[in-house]
Amino acid sequence: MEKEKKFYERLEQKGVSRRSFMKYCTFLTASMGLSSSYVPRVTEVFAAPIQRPPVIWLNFAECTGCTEAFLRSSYPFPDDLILEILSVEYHETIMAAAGHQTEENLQEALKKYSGKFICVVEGAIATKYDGAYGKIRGRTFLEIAKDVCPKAAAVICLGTCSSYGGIQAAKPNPGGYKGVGDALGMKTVNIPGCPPNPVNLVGTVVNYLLFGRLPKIDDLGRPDFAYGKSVHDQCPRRSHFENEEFVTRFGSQEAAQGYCLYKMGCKGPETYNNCPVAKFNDGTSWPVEAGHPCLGCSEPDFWDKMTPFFEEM
Ligand code: FSX
Ligand code: SF4
Ligand code: F3S
Repeated sequence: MEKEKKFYERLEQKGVSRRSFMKYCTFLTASMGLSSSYVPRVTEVFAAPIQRPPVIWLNFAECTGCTEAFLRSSYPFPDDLILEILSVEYHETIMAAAGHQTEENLQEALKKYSGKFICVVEGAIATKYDGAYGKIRGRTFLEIAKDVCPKAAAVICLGTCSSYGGIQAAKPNPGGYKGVGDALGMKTVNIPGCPPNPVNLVGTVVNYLLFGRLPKIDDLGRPDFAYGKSVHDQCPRRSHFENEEFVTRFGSQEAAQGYCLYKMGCKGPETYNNCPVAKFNDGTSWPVEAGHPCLGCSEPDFWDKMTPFFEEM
């Protein structure tokens, strides 16, 4: 009770009302594909966390957009997620330690939590020439990943780069960059997107905390709850040209169809992600709503397969 009281006080100090927090939990529960009867349990995960799973967060070759997107999620606040809901033991981008101290921290965390921690990985791994194309502190990404990932209870790849290689793996890919699963030959849960939606990471973690297991994934390692439907299937611009009222307003089905960005190169029909419903920046907008065609940023090899971006497939 005390924990919960303090939680709501903290929320209020940050200008978030209980009502908007409940709204967020209802939205998250629905995004996770759970019935509304789970809302109180999802609320509890945030307000009165019982267990705080240790997390080791690795950064390899990437633009850090994944961390940036995550740090901008307004609920859960990144500090809440990092300090209260999870126990982030190592995260190069946001940790205070520097130099040799960081390696010591990593090794200590590995010893202490071996077999028990969640490993979140951002960025792709160079595999050619023993991984020589990517190093941190003199160790290759490949070496670090081989040291850390097999000791984790679960590996969550955040972003298209760690999931499938991303831009680093685009042709001609001289460094032999690959996603973590491919580079290490192991199973990972993938949350692709360049950047991925923080809601999908939070949903995956909450699923783990609620049920003690990771969500159901497809053959590309993506949680079904977020990547089960194509962008096109959930796109409001599609319903516009299928919606009678809209067609009447535009004069003809053809005119209504002009509202769709397919001819501008939209890859929504080929892309599986929940952008139209989850949206970004607290549900403000998403590419197609902002008038930009979907680039297919969450699909494997999108830099090669979805280009030229602004031409019809
Ligand atoms: Fe990749 Fe993420 Fe794109 Fe950037 O960490 S998915 S380049 S948004 O930063 O890995
Ligand atoms: Fe499909 Fe893109 Fe058109 Fe939306 S804008 S209906 S996602 S092709
Ligand atoms: Fe990416 Fe397309 Fe969504 S470009 S952010 S998958 S709308």
